[in-house]
Amino acid sequence: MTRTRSLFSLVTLSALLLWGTPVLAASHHFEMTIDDVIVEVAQGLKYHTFAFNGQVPGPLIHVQEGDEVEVHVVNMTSLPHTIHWHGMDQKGTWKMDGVPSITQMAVEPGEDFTYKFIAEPSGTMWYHCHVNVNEHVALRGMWGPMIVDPKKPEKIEKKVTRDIIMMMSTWDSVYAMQPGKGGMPTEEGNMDYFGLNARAFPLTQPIRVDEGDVLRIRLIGAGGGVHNMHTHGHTFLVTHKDGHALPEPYRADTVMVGPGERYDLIVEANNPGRFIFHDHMDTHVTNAGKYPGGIVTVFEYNGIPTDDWYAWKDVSFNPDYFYTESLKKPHGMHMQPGFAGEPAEKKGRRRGGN
Ligand SMILES: [Cu+2]
Repeated sequence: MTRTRSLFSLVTLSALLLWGTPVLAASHHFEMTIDDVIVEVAQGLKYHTFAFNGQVPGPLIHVQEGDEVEVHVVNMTSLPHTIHWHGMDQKGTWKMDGVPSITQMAVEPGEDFTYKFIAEPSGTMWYHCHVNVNEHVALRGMWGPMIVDPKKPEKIEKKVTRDIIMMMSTWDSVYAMQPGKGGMPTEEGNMDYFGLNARAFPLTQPIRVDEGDVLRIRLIGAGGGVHNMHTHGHTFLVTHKDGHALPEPYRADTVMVGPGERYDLIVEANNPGRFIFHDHMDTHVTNAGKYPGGIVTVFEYNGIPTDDWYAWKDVSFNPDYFYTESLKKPHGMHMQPGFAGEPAEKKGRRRGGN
């Protein structure tokens, strides 16, 4: 008997060692609203956004491959919306794909909808509205990150010490305060501001690292523009494309991210100093034609003394600007208060009584 039991334990132990700790699928329920919110996306540029839970970019959804995800969304704005779960297979759940007039009717103002699907495949995914994408996605900040952890991570993923999410997008100052307008091809030339997690330098934030850190940078092309992301002083390994592990990761210092695309980069922090990390589309590092601005951040090594001429010497540091702190939390939906805006004044709302 004892012998049988110990044999059983040995088998169980070997199975655990071979396959890793068995992971049971979890069920998540998340509550989302879509709100009219004013966000200062660049110095002096206030923008009327349609914000998921009042923030742009939207809250982090972080789950495990195979988990059941249920999202109840309430549309508090005055225009219709949906949520598309970009990258999700939706096997057997095509009506959860969030495309108006294809998989569902758009969610009208004041109405709600519940999405329910299995989180697969794993990787760097994202969610966004699919109504009038030329305006709602390209201009109104209707997007957020969805990270699905794999059941079996790649070797290199286990070495990561800091996780970073970067969503790149464009803004058109002409339509900043005109919700319901903008983003048509004929107006393309008006894209005059560029955002890294929805803000333009210097309202972006540095990435503070220690020598020896291994960064995983998840790039997401969230708006309508193409972004050529370039690291100074460091090369990186491109390990995943659209969430999927590449059979042969490759080394580079510049990677082009088109609309909808995701690339995961591994950067080894092995060169102490201050190094810019920026969009190499030259116009994307300007604010309304003035350099520097737009899609700019800096690898700031801890321990490097600052200089009084350093652009960010007085920056008020937000350690969760790239979702790094949120990604350390247990699976779930996590808010980033630093991305919240001010509620927009409701127009044409009926006063009480009649
Ligand atoms: Cu929308």
